[in-house]
Amino acid sequence: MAKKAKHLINTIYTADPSAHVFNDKIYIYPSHDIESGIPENDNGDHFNMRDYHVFSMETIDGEVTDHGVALDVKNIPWAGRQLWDCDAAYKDGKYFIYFSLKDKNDVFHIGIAVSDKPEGPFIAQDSPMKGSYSIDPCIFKDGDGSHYMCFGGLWGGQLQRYRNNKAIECGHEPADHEPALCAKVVKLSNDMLEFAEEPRDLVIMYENGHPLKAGDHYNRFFEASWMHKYNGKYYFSYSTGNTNLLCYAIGDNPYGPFTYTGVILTPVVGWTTHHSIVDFKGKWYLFHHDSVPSGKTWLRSLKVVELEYNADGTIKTLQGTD
Ligand code: FUB
Repeated sequence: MAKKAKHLINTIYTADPSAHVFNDKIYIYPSHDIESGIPENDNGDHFNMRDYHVFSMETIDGEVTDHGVALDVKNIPWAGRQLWDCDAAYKDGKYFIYFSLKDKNDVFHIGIAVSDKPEGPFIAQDSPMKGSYSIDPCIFKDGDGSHYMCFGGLWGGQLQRYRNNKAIECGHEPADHEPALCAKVVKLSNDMLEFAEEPRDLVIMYENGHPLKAGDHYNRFFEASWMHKYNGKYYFSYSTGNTNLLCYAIGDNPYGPFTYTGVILTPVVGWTTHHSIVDFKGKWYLFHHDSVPSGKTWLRSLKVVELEYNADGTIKTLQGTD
């Protein structure tokens, strides 16, 4: 595959792609962007998505199959509005979708839906995951079979409304010179349906060992967590949000701490950037999105491009406009 990213789907708008290899195929679990007519604001109200479609590919250059609606907001008992980013996992014959959704009080939580097939349809649990908050869950399976979730997102994703996993009275970000708010990382229970422990801060440090600062908008975590393992090291990647970079940090275990290492993707066209990284038939791929086909920030389209590592384990930076 050429090192130029290509758009994958032109029938519907799709964003926030979580890609996984199940049964030797790539399955993609994206958000399904729609024209809701809600004016654009910093809270992201215009991202008013209502369902998920699952897609699959047998080869990276091959046909993309749309398996249709896998989960609809009308079938989620606790739903308020806005189905944002989701991810998927497999364990013991079951497939799980973990999704971001506001409840009836307009508070984001993380929900789960279950199927016996990777493409669904998925049946939602009656309530969100106990103790969950904010958005953008990603599921990482470690070599020993344990599953971890990373999550969190600032501004419209509501992470600034919490400290130590508790809601605070008035949501705010730390001052610029203070440590940045962190993504969260938590081990999942054996049945995949609960947190097995209290979520922990996923700390990202500068090379000097100090935590990233809240005012460092070109490096600090904003949203769109992803974790993968390469040559025995753990890579945590994320979006810097308002500065539109996809960055990564490297650690020795899923809890970190992680050391900020560099940029995976320079800004794409659009306000958001979001991704997943997957190893398929011996090559690594970056799935992401941009707003080029629609020209609208809330109507995004999936892309894929090959990802390359340098000999020292660093990732070669890709251009978001390629
Ligand atoms: O798609 C809605 C939100 O936009 C996602 O949850 C964020 O990561 C951003 O991509």
